[in-house]
Amino acid sequence: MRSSRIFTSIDTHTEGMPTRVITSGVGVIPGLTMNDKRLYFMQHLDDIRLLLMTEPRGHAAMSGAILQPSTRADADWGVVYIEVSGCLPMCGHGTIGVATALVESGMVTVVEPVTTIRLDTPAGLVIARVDVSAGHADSVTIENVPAYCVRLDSTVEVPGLGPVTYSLAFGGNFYAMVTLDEVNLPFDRSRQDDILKTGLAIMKAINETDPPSHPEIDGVDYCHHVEFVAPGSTADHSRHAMAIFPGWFDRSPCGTGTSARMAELWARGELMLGQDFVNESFIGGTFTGRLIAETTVDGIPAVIPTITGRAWVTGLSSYLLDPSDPFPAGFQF
Ligand code: PYC
Repeated sequence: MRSSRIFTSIDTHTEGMPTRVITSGVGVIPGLTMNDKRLYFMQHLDDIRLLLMTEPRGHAAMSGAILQPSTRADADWGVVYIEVSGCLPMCGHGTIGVATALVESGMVTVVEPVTTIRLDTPAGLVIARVDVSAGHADSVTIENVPAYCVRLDSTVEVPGLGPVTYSLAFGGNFYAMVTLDEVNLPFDRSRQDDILKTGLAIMKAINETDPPSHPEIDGVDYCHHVEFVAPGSTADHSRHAMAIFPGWFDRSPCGTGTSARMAELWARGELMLGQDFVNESFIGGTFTGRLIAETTVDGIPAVIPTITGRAWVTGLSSYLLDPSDPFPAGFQF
């Protein structure tokens, strides 16, 4: 075998959504903070993301996380999130996958019944509490970065659709929340092409007319996620289809999307601190969210969400790059 690059990975899935946890091969990414590393990686090392996420090693909905030494004294590991669409500041399903991989591989000191792992993410410190029995990570609760609501019931003019009412919140990424009734579409996977097309048109319209911007995290100034809320959803149990740029659906219930939705429901006065919120994905998996504290982000009222979910290890892999490979940065089809 000839190879100019070798990456090792613990492959996992979180309620159906993959996280390829890269344990070696990237080296230490330059940067004083994890967000600096994310920005450096996007500018100088993006071919690694494309190689590991797109075809033929990945696929159109691939997601991963690169382990890094932490840049802060109060964290155990650092994480740079990668996926087909770029490098997220934070990823909930990815963090659940990372925590599961760290425990089951023994890359952290495992304590039963609960192992606490402090993660340095581009969006800030995230604490993962892993329920462990007989060395197995049974479930993970992550304490996320502050989530806040940016807009409630705003309107955007979407070419081909007309005015669309949406709310916008941050939960680690920005999410536009739109009811499926608003766009006359059913919660039905046979209509996924129409739902995706509509989601991409809505995010494009928001980004062209009134893009959001995080006041404290550099380079987070776009909306790449539309959470289509299914009819019958409540502040106790919600179902959704999560459309993501450039054109795929989250298979998991989306940890940062669940956080954003809880911030929206809290801003409406419909979700209280300490109340469980079950969020169901397009394929039927669930995360349970809870708001545990109030805070502020640059003076904006905000909340601290927790998300509980499960991940499973699916493989231990090595990914190689033969110097004669005609697609050294993969391809998207
Ligand atoms: O779980 O936060 C999440 C997520 C973001 C994009 C895909 N999953």
